[in-house]
Amino acid sequence: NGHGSCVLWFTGLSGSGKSTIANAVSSELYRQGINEYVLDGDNIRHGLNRDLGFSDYDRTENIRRIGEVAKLFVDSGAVVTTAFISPFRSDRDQVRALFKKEEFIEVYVECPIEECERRDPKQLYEKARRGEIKDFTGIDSPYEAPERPEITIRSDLLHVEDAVGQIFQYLQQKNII
Ligand code: GGZ
Repeated sequence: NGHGSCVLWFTGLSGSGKSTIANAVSSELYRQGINEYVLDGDNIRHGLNRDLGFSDYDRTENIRRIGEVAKLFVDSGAVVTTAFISPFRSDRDQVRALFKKEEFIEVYVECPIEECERRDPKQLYEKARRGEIKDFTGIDSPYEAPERPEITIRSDLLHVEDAVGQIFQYLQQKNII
């Protein structure tokens, strides 16, 4: 198994493009024969964490469990990508502390909220503005941007392929792949 293991921890607003970019990275890793796995809402919030909602407490517990699961996969030798808003800096830092320095790669998917709201693929911002969803990140629940992410992706300026290229360049430069 000729590659390193790590977690690519994506963080960013709803609609910023985390899942799209994380899935594109995972496809390319798979194509290259790398042992990879994606953790996202589909396999975590609908399964392991189905008991959790979107209060501050539940988000913290969501991220804590995902961090522990990511650690299991990294220990097994995989390159793991995670795609969760993970809005709280202290929660992300606690996850970071589970890993060796070179194993935790924080990927900030930066996109102005105006653009996320313009995209609004699931009309969640619209519902949040109307008060039909409460505690919505960026509207009435905070998003704390990373201060020193390993990688920042300007998803409002880059095509998905270029974002993937930026991440692969980092992984190659660090001799992970
Ligand atoms: C934010 C919410 C909320 C609230 C439901 N706030 O764009 P999506 O739909 O597909 O991604 C969002 C997802 C966020 O779940 P995470 O597990 O990533 O959040 S956290 O890391 O904060 O625990 C959104 C949907 O769930 N969603 N209600 N109130 N996003």
